Amino acid sequence: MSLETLRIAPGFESYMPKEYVDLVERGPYGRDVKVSELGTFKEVLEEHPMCAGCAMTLFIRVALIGLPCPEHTVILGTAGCGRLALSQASIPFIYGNYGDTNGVASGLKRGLEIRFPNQTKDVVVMAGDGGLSDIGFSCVMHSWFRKEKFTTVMLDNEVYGNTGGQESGMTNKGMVLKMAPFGKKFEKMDMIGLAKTAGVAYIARLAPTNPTRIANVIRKAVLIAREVGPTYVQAYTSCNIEYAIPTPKVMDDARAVEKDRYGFMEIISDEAKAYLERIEQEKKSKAKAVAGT
Ligand SMILES: Cc1ncc(C[n+]2csc(CCOP(=O)(O)OP(=O)(O)O)c2C)c(N)n1
Ligand code: SF4
Repeated sequence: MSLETLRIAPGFESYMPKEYVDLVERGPYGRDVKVSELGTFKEVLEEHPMCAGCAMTLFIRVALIGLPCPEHTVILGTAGCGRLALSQASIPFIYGNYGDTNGVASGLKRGLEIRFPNQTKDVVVMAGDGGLSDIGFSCVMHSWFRKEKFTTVMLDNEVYGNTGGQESGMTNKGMVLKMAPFGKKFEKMDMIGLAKTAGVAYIARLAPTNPTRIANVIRKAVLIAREVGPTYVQAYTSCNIEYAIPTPKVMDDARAVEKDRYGFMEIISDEAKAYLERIEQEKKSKAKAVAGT
């Protein structure tokens, strides 16, 4: 996609649905939008068929606001709850086979670089803990070791939510679930540690308690992946169905889990840090130049 493919052909404005006109005129394309501006612009995701009160949906909605260039982004998802919302967003979405996301994203990113040498295209994998830490594990690890330049976002609800409650590698030890009735026998996988071992350029762990932080983390992750190397964001996105969390308690649960095992954490390589500082500096100089004209 690009802004050109979104724009309405001259003369057709009055025939297009109001929703579409709104998206083109007041969407987040071609400019920076902030979480604090929510409600003043047309979001790329507004309706979805996920469960009411699902924290994963809240995370996805805010994460999409953090994308630095949504008109040049492709999202790669797979089977699991998250794709139900992601596939409704006004951002190209590719449904990778369950387990293949990071293999498909590797090929896609390389292909886009060849096809569009003068336009950066961001590739973001967003998939569940089962999709990334279990069946997709080898594709994830190899994409990191190969230093593929895209972002991997794990929507970690610590269960297979979409298929009714099986344990995943990211479920906590001892957890009893509908389809793990004896309790999980093994520890939660240390995907952050594995990302560190693989030399991932930016790693972040967070719970959905602070929307501005979510958007900032996604923005950094996508920018760093453009220039430096693979980035990984691991987000706690509770499943209120399989963990029986009443909807009004979803944020209480997020805060409790944040305290227990999901405290905000960032690991950033020196190269990535220098790159972020450089683009921040360039942005300031540009703003100064505009103010001076
Ligand atoms: C190759 C393959 N194996 C199994 C499935 C069945 N399947 C669909 S969703 C899912 C579990 C999803 O769990 P997770 O990735 O943790 O995402 P969540 O639904 O919890 O967000 C499974 C096993 C599938 N679609 N394809
Ligand atoms: S099953 Fe769980 S993760 Fe899936 S949409 Fe419902 S609450 Fe969200």
